[in-house]
Amino acid sequence: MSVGIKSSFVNGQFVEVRGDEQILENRNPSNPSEVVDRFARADAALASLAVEAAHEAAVEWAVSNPQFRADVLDRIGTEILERREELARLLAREEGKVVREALGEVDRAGRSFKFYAQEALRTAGEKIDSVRPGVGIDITRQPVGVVGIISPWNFPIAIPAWKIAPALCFGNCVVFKPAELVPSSAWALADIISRSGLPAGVFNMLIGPGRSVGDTVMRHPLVQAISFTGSEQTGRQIAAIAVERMAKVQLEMGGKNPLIVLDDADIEVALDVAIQGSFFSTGQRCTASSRLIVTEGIYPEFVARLVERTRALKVGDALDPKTDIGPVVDAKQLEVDLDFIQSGLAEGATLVCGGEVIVREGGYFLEPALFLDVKPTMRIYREEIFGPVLSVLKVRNYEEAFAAAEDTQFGLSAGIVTTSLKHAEHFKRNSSAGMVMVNLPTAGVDYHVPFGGNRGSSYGPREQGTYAREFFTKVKTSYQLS
Ligand code: UN1
Repeated sequence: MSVGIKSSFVNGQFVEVRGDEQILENRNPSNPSEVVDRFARADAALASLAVEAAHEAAVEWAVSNPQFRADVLDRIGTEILERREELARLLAREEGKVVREALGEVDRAGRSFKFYAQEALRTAGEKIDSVRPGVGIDITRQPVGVVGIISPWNFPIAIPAWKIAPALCFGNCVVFKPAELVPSSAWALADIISRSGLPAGVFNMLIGPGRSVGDTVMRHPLVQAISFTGSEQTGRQIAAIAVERMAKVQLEMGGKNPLIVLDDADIEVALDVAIQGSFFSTGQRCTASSRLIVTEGIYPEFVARLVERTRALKVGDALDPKTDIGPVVDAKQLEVDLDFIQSGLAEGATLVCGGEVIVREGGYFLEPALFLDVKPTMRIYREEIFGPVLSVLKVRNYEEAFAAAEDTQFGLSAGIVTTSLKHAEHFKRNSSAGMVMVNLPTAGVDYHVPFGGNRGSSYGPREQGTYAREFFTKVKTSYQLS
């Protein structure tokens, strides 16, 4: 009965399947009749065991040899990169990202581990003279302890990697809970980690629901820090819980990222940047451009060609190499997207192309939707959709475009397409987003530099690169009389 059923990883082993657990079926959004994997769901009791195992392992792991940590992280990165084709196909099957993008994501995951393998050897502190004679001061970084990692469905391997790798690098133990929509990539990652030589308890993975398993991890007094990527609503709840019990917290949430196209833009660049940023990954990225702000001189030609390019996008099975845009992740997200499209129509925007469900194999295929005559008050322009739905706003000049770009509760990524140095510089300097892109899509970031935004998009220290140290370590100041 329990043959072929996968499970969580706790205290150095995959949990034995008893047979009475709830079963989670992971289905392919390109063809929902296909079951990718079956999982025995963890419950709150198992989540507590995982936290306790991590806590047990934490004291020794905190003082482990950095060369050992570097080697472990490097082995994990190497295996991910060696198996990139297979892992990318798995990712495409469970999440719907096309293989080309899935390969990019898998590479990013592997390289994150390799980056932090190197960082493990760079744990320098500072030495400073005291204002008191004969006293020396050391400022050092120490691991936080047990870190709870809660990751979303839209990057099934890269986001777990860029949280788990720095957590381990800086000497923390991990309790990782992936989104239930994408357990297979998480399981594959846990399997690779399980063979990397880590001591039991240092890394744990729980496949189970947020409301029991995630909740237990977040509230557990032995979990000292929580790193979360997901919706703004869940992020706010997590922040409240973390602050109440004074745990460290790092949140990456929504976006409503603007892309400005100015009259002086190279139109080919503008089209590529707009199409990639808005519709690739089916628009299911917190960094997606979902507001296109276009000045009036270029507007007629740009919009006409954007409509052509949007219509030409091939929506289909994520495994088909001819597909540009895979399915929406599940039926629920498709409902959300369609509801937004309805609201756009009801509020008077003009749907110039797309927005129709494509019926094929029961997959959740949605034609990328392009709205014109959008007003800044409309829901489609203000709220994060997380789907292939793009709103275009016409403005007179750069000043109006800049003001429109800033008019949002979010602040993750913001882009501009221009050949004007003056406007590019002004935008980089003055945009209140955490990441600014000039002549590049708002989505698709590097793995070795800080990632994060402001206002409703992010909370707490930045992720990725050397900046991840801020969240995954705590500072100690030691004084000594010599
Ligand atoms: C990217 O655009 O390359 O959930 C990364 C998200 C982000 C990651 C985006 N945390 O979409």
